[in-house]
Amino acid sequence: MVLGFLGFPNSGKTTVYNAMTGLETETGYIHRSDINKAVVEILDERVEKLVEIYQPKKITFPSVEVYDFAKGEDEDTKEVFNSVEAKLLDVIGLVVRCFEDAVIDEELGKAKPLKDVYRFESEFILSDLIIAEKRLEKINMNLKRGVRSALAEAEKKLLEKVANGLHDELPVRKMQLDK
Ligand SMILES: Nc1nc2c(ncn2[C@@H]2O[C@H](COP(=O)(O)OP(=O)(O)OP(=O)(O)O)[C@@H](O)[C@H]2O)c(=O)[nH]1
Ligand SMILES: [Mg+2]
Repeated sequence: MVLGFLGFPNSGKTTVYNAMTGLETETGYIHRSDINKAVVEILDERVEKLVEIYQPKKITFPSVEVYDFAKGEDEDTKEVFNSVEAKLLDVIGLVVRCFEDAVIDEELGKAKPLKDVYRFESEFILSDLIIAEKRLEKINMNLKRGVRSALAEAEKKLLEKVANGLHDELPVRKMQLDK
C-alpha cells in the first residue's frame, strides 16, 4: 500500500510523517519542495502467531510506503498532484492545520481546518477535471480521425459523466458511475 500526506504549507505534514515513520525529518517554517519517502513495517500479531506455528527462517511483515509531499512557495498544488509519486498513491492523508503558532498565523492567517478541507477538495476536483478533459480531448480527436472502437465510445461516455459531475463540484468517489 502506498500512502501520501498532502496538505497546504505548514499544515503539519512532515510532523505527521515523522510520527508515523519514527524518522526525524526536518520540520519548520521554510516551505521546501522535496518529497520524503519511507517504508514502514506494519507489526501484525497475526504474523507473529504464524511465526510461532511455522518457525520460518525469514519473516516479512506487511509494509506501507509513505510519502510526505510539499509544495514550494510558488508552486501550484496541481504540480504536486501531477508528480509521479502522487499518481502512485492508494491512500491520501490530507493534513490540515489545526493548531496555533505565532509565526505561521502571522504568515498564513489563523487556522481554519474545515475551510482548508473544502479548499483542498476543490483542488482535487479541479485536478481531476483537467485530467478528464485532457483525455476526452484525445478521444474526440481520435474519433474525428476515424479511430473508432466500442471501448473508446464507452470511455467517452464515462468521462463525459465524470467531467459533468466535477463541473458540479461533485468528487468522483461520490458519483454513481455503474449506471
Ligand atoms: N503547536 C503545534 N505545532 C505543530 C503541529 N504540527 C506541526 N507543528 C509545527 O508547525 C511547523 C510546520 O510543521 P511541518 O510538519 O514542517 O509542516 P509541513 O506541512 O510539512 O510544512 P511544509 O512541508 O513546509 O509545507 C513546525 O514548526 C511544526 O513543529 C501541531 O500539531 N501543533
Ligand atoms: Mg513538510
